[in-house]
Amino acid sequence: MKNRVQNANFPKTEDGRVYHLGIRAGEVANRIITVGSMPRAESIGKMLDASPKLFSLYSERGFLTITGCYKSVPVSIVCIGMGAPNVDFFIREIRECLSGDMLVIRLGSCGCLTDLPVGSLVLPASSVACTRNVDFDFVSGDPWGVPYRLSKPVSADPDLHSALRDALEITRPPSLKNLVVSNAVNASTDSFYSSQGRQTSFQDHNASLIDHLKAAVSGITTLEMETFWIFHLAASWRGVKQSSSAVNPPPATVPVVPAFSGIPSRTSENVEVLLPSLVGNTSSRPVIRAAAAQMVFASRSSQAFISPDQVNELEKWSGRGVLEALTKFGVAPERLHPISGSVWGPIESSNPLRALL
Ligand code: R1P
Repeated sequence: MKNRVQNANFPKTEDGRVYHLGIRAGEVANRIITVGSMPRAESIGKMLDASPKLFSLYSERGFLTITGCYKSVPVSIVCIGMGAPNVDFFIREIRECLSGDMLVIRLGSCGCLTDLPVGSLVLPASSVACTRNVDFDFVSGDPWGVPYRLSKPVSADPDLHSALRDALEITRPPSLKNLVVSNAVNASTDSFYSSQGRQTSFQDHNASLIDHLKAAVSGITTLEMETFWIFHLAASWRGVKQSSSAVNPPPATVPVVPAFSGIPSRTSENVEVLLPSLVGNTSSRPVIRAAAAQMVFASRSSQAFISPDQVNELEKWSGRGVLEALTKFGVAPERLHPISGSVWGPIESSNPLRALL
């Protein structure tokens, strides 16, 4: 740790940098692509405009933030690594650095449970969490316990999901017409191995997990490790308190069975789906909108794994599609972070951030 940090509740450096991402207000844009790998972040960064010069910060904790403009619209690319805890750092710390709305699209890789081939792209309209039950006795295999838990679903932002689908329709190669699937259901897991049903030297009691998931979650298509938590934090955030009298509508219901159990008990049930907080929201409160595009790297049906050439091609057109979706998505000027003092603003001697570039 190089810099002195203050406030144990929400630690920041004296000059306002958040503890794990290392950025401060003005260094991250309202429109954000989040990815898991550095090369993916860097290759999308190369698609940004030559001017203004890119801001790039690699934090002590391994987060990379690149901010610039795409077709003159400010955008950030944030590489967060893997898993739910990193999502939590990412969403909360960026939210603290931003005024106005926060638009997040995850471009990540996934495993696919259907017969879609590797190289396909899946857009989840909702996601559930599938997590290892640490209270289960994994050594002796408690006959009454449940080794994995399945959450209620949470929805992507419907408008951002549609915008993403439309943008990818334009950037995708024509030959991949049938390999881009929207309105899918995703499951985010807390392990690449146990809670995704992979067999290792550990006694994970997961041999039938994928079959249970398929039976329990209608439309389940992909497995990965971040989308649920992005959607959940986005949908849960209520914005800053204002005197608005706007009332959100009651949540809709979708047919999703809520739990995997080692003991097959429930077979079908309607459960509430958590919708983004902005649905029906006409207030001026800032919001977090989230959507995701998931690149199929692994087919869990054929066991095929994507080649490096396929990754390059897929990341290129899907990365451009995400940039197009984000930057064409309308956000009222008063819902954007101020340009003044930002790394995407004009170079002025009075702009301390730009002076550092
Ligand atoms: C596992 O290999 C990682 O790949 C997927 C999973 O969600 C997990 O983070 O996403 P990324 O390619 O975006 O990292």
